[in-house]
Amino acid sequence: MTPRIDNLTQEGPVSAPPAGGYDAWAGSPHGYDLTGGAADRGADPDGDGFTNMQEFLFGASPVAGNGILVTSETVGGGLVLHWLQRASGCSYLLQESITMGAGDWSTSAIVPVLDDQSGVPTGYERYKATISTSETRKFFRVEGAEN
Ligand SMILES: [Ca+2]
Repeated sequence: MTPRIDNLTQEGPVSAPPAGGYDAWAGSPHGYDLTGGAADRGADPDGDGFTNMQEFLFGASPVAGNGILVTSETVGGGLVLHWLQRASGCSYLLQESITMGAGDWSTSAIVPVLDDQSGVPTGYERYKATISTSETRKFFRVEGAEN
């Protein structure tokens, strides 16, 4: 089976977002200095298609326009997904679906594990999940939420 990725990967460098909760991350003096509507959780001031909340949850920059939420690679007989998680204050689930239908996502039996932590920004941890390519066709996503 050839691994296929849908709706998972954005290419580009990861910046170094500040530590702290969402307000510290978005605001000043140690955050991205977003003000007014641009600081809203649902705003997308850099126009990259990811909301501020998505970029906060997955360690991307809300101002650089080149964020990465989840990356993937093939290793041996598996597909490995990598992503950054907030070290505290947020929760994440690896989900899978056969159809990608709105009501067809469930928590995956694959348990994400801590990945290599080199270069990980303060306040984040890198996780990975290895998916066997012998599986039947499935779609995967990582869902994050502020606690
Ligand atoms: Ca954005």
